[in-house]
Amino acid sequence: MSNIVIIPTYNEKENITEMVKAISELPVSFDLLIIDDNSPDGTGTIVKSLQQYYPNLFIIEREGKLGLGTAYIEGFNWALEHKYDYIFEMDADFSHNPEDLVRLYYTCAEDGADLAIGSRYISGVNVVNWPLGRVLMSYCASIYVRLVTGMRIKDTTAGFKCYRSDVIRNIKPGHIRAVGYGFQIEMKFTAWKLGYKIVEVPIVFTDRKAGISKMSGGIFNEAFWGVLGMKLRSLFTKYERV
Ligand SMILES: Nc1nc2c(ncn2[C@@H]2O[C@H](COP(=O)(O)OP(=O)(O)OP(=O)(O)O)[C@@H](O)[C@H]2O)c(=O)[nH]1
Ligand SMILES: [Mg+2]
Repeated sequence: MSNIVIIPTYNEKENITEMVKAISELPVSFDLLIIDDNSPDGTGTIVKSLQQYYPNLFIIEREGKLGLGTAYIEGFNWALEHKYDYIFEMDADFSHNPEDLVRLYYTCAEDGADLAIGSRYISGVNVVNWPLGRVLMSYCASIYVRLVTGMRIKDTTAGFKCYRSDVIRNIKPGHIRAVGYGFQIEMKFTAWKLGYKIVEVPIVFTDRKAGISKMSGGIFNEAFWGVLGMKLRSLFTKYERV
């Protein structure tokens, strides 16, 4: 079985070396693909210099900040071309504990999930060090998405996941329209519409330890209207696996 963790990066020089090391030391083997958007802080250069020590470390460098959604789409296409069995999404900033990759893996590989989600909201609210306003916004967004879509997923905006590669292939990443947080929602929504087995695994999410937050306004509007648009479009879409 082969695993690939995809991490999009933008200005993560404080985190990336430690993250590469942490993933390489896990008891399950994971290849790692970094999608760097020409980070001004030199994250891409650091990754390239690490490649001589970590043969399973790969990088796709893009010209500029093109957003998380398109970064994942490039990563997914690369992972499918390279025939990985399990494809993971994770952040570089240690909000996601790399050790949880192993639990996500077993949830798919042994417990039969098609998509395992590292969930903050499965048993209460497991978010550490986020300001209350941000926790509330994220939590309410999850409720809103559940109401509009009917999906029974507690953490709909989560970005820590393991997909069986077949799920990604059938989602057809190029068809996902949303970027930013909406991207994470639309990926889950499409997997759910396709009838895949989705399992949430409780995780503790910690605010980034180092580096600068990329959270900005505009996200609210995208998520609010984007989810309604996504639901509407789904009424005219036929979801089929091949
Ligand atoms: N390639 C690429 N990566 C990005 C982009 N925006 C964010 N990222 C990366 O995507 C991951 C998640 O972004 P974060 O900035 O941590 O988003 P967040 O967790 O909502 O907010 P903060 O942690 O407060 O910044 C991190 O690894 C970022 O470096 C982008 O435009 N391009
Ligand atoms: Mg973060």
